[in-house]
Amino acid sequence: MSPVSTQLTGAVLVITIDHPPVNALSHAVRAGIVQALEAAPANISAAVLQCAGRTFFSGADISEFGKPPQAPSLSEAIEALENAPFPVVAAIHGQALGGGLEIALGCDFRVMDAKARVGLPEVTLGLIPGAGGTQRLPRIAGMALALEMASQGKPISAAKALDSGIADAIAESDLAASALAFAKSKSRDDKRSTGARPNPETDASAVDHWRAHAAKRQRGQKAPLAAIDAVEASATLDIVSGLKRERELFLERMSDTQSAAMRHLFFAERKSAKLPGPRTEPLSLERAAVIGSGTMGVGIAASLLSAGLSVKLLDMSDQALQAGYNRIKTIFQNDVTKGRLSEAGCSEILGRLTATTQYSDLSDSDIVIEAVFEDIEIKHKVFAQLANVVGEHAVLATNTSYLDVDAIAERVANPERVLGLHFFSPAHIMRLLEVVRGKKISATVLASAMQLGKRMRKVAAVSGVCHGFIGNRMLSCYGREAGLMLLEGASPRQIDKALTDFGMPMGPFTMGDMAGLDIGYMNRQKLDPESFEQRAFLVHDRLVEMDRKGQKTGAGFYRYEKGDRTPLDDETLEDVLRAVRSEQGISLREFDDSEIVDRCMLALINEGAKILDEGIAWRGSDIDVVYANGYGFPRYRGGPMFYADTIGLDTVLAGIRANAARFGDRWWTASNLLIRLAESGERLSAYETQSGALS
Ligand code: T1G
Repeated sequence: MSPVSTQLTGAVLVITIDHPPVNALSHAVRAGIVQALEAAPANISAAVLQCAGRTFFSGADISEFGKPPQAPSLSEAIEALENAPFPVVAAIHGQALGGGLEIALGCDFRVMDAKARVGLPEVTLGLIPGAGGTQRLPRIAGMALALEMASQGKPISAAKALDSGIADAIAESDLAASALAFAKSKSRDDKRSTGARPNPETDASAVDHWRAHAAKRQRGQKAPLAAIDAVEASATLDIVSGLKRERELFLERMSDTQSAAMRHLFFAERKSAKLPGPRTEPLSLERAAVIGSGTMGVGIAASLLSAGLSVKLLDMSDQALQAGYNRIKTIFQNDVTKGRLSEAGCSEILGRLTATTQYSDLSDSDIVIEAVFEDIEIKHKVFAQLANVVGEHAVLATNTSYLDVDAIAERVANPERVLGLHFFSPAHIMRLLEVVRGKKISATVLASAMQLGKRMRKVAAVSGVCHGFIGNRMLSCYGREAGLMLLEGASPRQIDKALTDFGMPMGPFTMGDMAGLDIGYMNRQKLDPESFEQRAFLVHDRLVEMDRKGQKTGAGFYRYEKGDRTPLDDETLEDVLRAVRSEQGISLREFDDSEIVDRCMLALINEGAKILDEGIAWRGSDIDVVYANGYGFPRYRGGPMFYADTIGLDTVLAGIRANAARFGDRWWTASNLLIRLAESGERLSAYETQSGALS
């Protein structure tokens, strides 16, 4: 059955598309629109193009990319709108994104719901608008706004759309009625094809601004620069030539690995939110408690409040509690200052926050998340106290980054309700949430955690229990190789630069200085020395023992001027390197950047493959979701697993085996899964374990 229906209301033809869940512009939708226009009665004066469900068209159907194109294309559907002998009014609610905005621009007028937004997010998929957005938008809204929207990918509000001429009217209440009334006020004489409008004025300073911005903030990405090129061309080319130029640039992006990588992550982030197996009804979690009012507790509490839950913040220290409570208030007051939240909204949110030092106040909690000091004994005590006051079915979660969730659960009554919710700091901003499933967790509790993650607008991925779960376990291998190369002769600056040139937001040594070298130092003291490569951290440990903990002490691997976070080379580090290398009898050697990147990436990939083989991660794509959202792995490379597929698993395996020959196989034993997939030709990023069903 066609997703497109029509209804004649007076002399206005109302064309309605109903293609759940988000009215993606699939082939059936495009064909239905063209057929509706062709079959339009000869005497109509105007038409309305509207969508049922929660949103106007969310864009081209991304799932059709890479498949043989099916006519009519989106551009052909838009041409049919522009060539119709009557004006078409787009009625926009929800979000008109990408092709959704492009088809609206192919209409003659646009009426928007007051809460609706419009945008061109193609660059987030490594693409550029490919159905006229770079040519029609500047003709309506001007060069500067079109450059910003096409290169940054961020949607704008209905109010801004009205100001810029994208929207012709805003509907405060009934959009359908407003759009119909608007259409009834038009006649065939009001036909005004966007493509027929004059070229926009060029704006060289805006072009330069957005090019410089893209080079800095979207470093390594090709799509933003291509989008700028396409929009810039709209000032000088006629519409036909401009559309041709846009198409050339679009097809270049579509065929580039960067787009395949970013489209992989788009679907991976939606898949990671889903649990394998039959759907389980989640619990209703409305009343939350957070234990610990430090940085993590504050971020978690803010995230829960933003998701609409009531939150009780508990800390044993009155002073710490007050400080934490005030930091939460500041977070939301800042949102008001920045126009992201109304005063009333802020009051409503803070009205759901209470602070207490009494565990007994938590008795009505549906879920409690502890964010106390990373020490298992302290956590045991917290859970013991909680188990005495909350209901027997209250979900109990630990925010631990490393510790054994099973060990915590086994000491709690009803261990099926205990799990890990590993947030990343700052917890109200970082999107990643590792949901750590203990051996005894129930399907209901896991489903409840995943739903809560979605409600908090997190990107959630399930991890099994191991030291460091998915992300930190992989990070430790990456950090090991960086530490060993430092010992062997590379400088922190060279290693950091090689990895930032690869696309990481920050190198491991700059990151260590920022996080605090003492955190890793304390964690290593608790580890079995045989479980990690101690030599890789000799310099780190020496620096901490010299009270050089990083930015917070003004020096770590680098030196920092007071109040400035710029990492500066430091002679003292050179002395420490000389001393440790001499003690270890290391003969220095030169490194080139490609070896630095390869060693760190192969270690990351190999550990990820082991995590997948062990069933700690259910999907290769879940590992990519974790690493892109929690560790800054460049999205245009798709994540460590996708990147391995890009290199070729044969090449990855050869590199790991070469490292085993050079450095021994203690850390370079190739993952068995990697070996199997290299032989079978399957992709690591598409691999899914069968252990998804809860044991
Ligand atoms: N195509 C196909 N499927 C889509 C889709 C799309 N454009 N958008 C969403 N889905 C699926 C999604 O995979 C999920 O599926 C379900 O819809 C709900 O999505 C020519 C080339 C619209 C803001 O980039 O930003 O147009 O998991 O979980 O949180 O120039 O979806 O249920 O099976 O995200 O409410 C440009 C992408 C495309 C917008 C809704 N458009 N989508 O968010 O739901 S390229 C975009 C979104 C293009 C033209 C170019 C969001 C949303 P499943 P969801 P949500």
